[in-house]
Amino acid sequence: MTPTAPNPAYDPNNVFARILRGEIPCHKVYENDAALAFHDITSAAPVHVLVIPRGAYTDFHDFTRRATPEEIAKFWQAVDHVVQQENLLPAGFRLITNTGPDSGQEVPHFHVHLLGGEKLGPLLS
Ligand code: D5M
Repeated sequence: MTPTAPNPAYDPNNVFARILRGEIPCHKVYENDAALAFHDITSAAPVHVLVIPRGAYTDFHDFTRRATPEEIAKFWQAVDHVVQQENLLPAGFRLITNTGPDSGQEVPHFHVHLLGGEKLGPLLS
């Protein structure tokens, strides 16, 4: 599929862009033609998977505004696939997407953290 034209604000050398190009290895969990899911190196929970679109989107806002409906659908289908693959139902899981500097977003390529595999603590502590 053909992603939307790159955002001029997008840094093509961010770490997730480099993972998508195969320049940096990742521990892949799942992929489709619009998204890639892999283990987060920090492992904040027994299951800590990052799901990213293949397209060049800086954050949730950028993705939601500029991605095609097909990209958006396939991205969330990938998240759902990982939920099932990692057996995160019915116990439950948490999805987080940091957006912009106030959130502490470190990598400027849209991503969702999928956390589960144990009883998670309070979101804010
Ligand atoms: O979270 C960005 C997340 O990306 C953070 O939890 C570490 C993770 N990270 C950074 N580099 C890598 C590589 N190379 N592989 C896997 N995970 C990585 P944020 O929401 O931007 O604060």
